[in-house]
Amino acid sequence: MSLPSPVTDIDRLMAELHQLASISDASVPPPAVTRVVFTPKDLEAREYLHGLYQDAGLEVRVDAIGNMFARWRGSKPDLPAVGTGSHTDAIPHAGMYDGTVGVLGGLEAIRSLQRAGFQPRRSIEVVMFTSEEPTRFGIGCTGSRLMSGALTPDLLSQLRDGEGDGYDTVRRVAGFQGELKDCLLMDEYYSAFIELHIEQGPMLEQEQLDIGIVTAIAAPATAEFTVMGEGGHAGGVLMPARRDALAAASEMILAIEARAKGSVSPDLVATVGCVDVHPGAVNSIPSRVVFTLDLRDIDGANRDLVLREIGDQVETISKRRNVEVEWRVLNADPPALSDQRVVDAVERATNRLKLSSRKMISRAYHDSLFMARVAPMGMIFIPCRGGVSHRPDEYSSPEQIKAGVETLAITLAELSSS
Ligand code: HGY
Ligand code: MN
Ligand code: MN
Repeated sequence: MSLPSPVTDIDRLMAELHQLASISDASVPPPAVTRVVFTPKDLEAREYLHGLYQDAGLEVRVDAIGNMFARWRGSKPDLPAVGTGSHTDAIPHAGMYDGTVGVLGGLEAIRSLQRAGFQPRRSIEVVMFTSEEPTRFGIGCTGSRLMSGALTPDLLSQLRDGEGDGYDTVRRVAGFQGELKDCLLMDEYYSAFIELHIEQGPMLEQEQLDIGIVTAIAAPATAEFTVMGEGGHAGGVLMPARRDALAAASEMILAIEARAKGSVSPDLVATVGCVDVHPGAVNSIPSRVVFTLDLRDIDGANRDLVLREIGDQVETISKRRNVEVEWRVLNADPPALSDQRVVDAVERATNRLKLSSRKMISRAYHDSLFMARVAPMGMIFIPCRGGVSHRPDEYSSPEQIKAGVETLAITLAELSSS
């Protein structure tokens, strides 16, 4: 099969990435980015993308929660399309490459094939998934979960943000109407789905490699713990009489860290990223603490075992400290495996471009974790400086981004020609 040589305009792509980064609620200028789902900046970013898609002559549709699909029609438009894409929402004070490289890079991959005069047999479609990040509603990937059936419309409608506003209300106020059930992709909607993303880890840079060919995506779980003690005056309550919710939660958090460090699986990671202390006054003993747990492993069974053990340890600590604890699992997803045909196509693309590469797992989750349920999935990683992500100093160079885009373009060309 003779595949085209992509004609990539990396300067244009970098300008678009910087323009997108400027659409942000971060308190400091780019490269820090904050862009939370269904906020005005998120909507402004979508408008910007929509314009770029139209300039490229793509057919755009938006579903009931804002997933945006931009399609380059193939010569056999009735065949299942080849999909690519990622997300443009960003957690508070994040970087400008997480997700956006897969959305704008997916668009540039299409444009690079258009410039090369390539005509796909299958349509090629770039997706901007709504809310890959868990920032607002507590779980991530609501767009790809709804598309793949991993989340039902009913369960999605039960999600609430920090203001107590329901997902369904918020999406309608943001201007997205239509039936949630229609977000579910019909069978065989895509013949393959490939996502380009920064690695969000140090391996490619340490091994001085150009491309990561993802073979599996780790299994994420999120839980929320509520510890109830007894408040009181910081001066008036002597130590033996205290039931301090924050001291108890602190012991629980250290126990979580110790359990993760002691895991037989080196891929198990545990993070307590949010702690809410009530009443949060300097001279008042904390009466209630709510904290979150992000627990992941490529081995789903080990993750679930550790989650159960953490629950037991938290209960033991609560009894010893005479506080109450309630906890609930928000999501506990299985890992996903990449499809061998897609992995092989990516590898052939790196060989053709004379790029160094390695097979690897993704420790971060992505929309591809759920797209794997409805299509043969693959991911292409590019290095990011120091492995840093979810921070303003997240960075991939234009050369690294170009290598990722061209690997994606050739992979899309091959998979859309069959
Ligand atoms: O948390 C993650 O793995 C992804 O970056 N949302
Ligand atoms: Mn992220
Ligand atoms: Mn991401």
